[in-house]
Amino acid sequence: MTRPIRAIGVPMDLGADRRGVDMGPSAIRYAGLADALTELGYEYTDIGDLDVTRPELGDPDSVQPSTGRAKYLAEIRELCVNLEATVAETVADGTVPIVLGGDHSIAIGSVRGSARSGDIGVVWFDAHGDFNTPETTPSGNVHGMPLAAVLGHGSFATLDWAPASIDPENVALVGIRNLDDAEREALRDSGVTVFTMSDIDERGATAVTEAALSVADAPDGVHVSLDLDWLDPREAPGVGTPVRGGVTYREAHAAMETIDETKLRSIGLVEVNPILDDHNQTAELAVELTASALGKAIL
Ligand code: B3U
Ligand code: MN
Ligand code: MN
Repeated sequence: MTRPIRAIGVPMDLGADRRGVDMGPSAIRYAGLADALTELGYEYTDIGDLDVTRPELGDPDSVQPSTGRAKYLAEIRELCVNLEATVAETVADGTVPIVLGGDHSIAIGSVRGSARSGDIGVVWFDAHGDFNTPETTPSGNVHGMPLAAVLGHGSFATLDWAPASIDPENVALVGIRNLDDAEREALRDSGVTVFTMSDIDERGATAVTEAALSVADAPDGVHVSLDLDWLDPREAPGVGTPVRGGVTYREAHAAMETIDETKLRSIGLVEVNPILDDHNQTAELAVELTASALGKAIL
């Protein structure tokens, strides 16, 4: 029997400089997420959007960590605490949460919620490492930091809402092609397994994703964090920080099809920016890739 699915919208754009990813949840719904998953036979519900502070009403520096800089940390904390509880409840109900972002800072809440009552792995598909800390960030943007946050690096270690109970040995990054110098150093010593675009060139998307899933193989399943900038900007132009040289449409589908849906505990779709998109094609891709991850096959 397949588990039901629950969509949770998070219209957050405080973690990024470019506005517009707050419209991601609407764009992904409009692209047909409900129909695609219902057609696959899933019982699908949507709880609507969680409350997020508008950037015009927040103060980027109202609360800051003991060292370094992280813009809108108070507002991001408030959302992540709420999202964590919502994801944890959904998982406890035997339901698979699909978190619709929003910028990638929301993954702090998603991963903590998913890991609250289980021993899970994480596969993070991204052009970026998302491994900066308030101490190393060049931008102050929290969407460049969530993986370091859940692993308790830098001053995130002092924040009770950031580190998650996950083992870095069960975390894999896939498709990476843009790292800051300090981020690269920190990743080397972190225990996280990094599969770059060069690995995909050499081994292929299927083999790399299989390897990432085996790194993330844990008793209670895997959280998949899918940043749409993992794809090449030709396929996915509607993202906040496009980086050339990403995976193609076919590679992305091949990768998603290797996911065993019975082991998928939770999934996040992030960084869809409809303002920068071409006829909602990036949101449509997010829907198609989710269907592939959840068992859709050609034959
Ligand atoms: N590494 C840079 C840029 C960046 C990270 N994630 C995204 N952009 N989307 C930073 O600001 O930390
Ligand atoms: Mn990201
Ligand atoms: Mn990214």
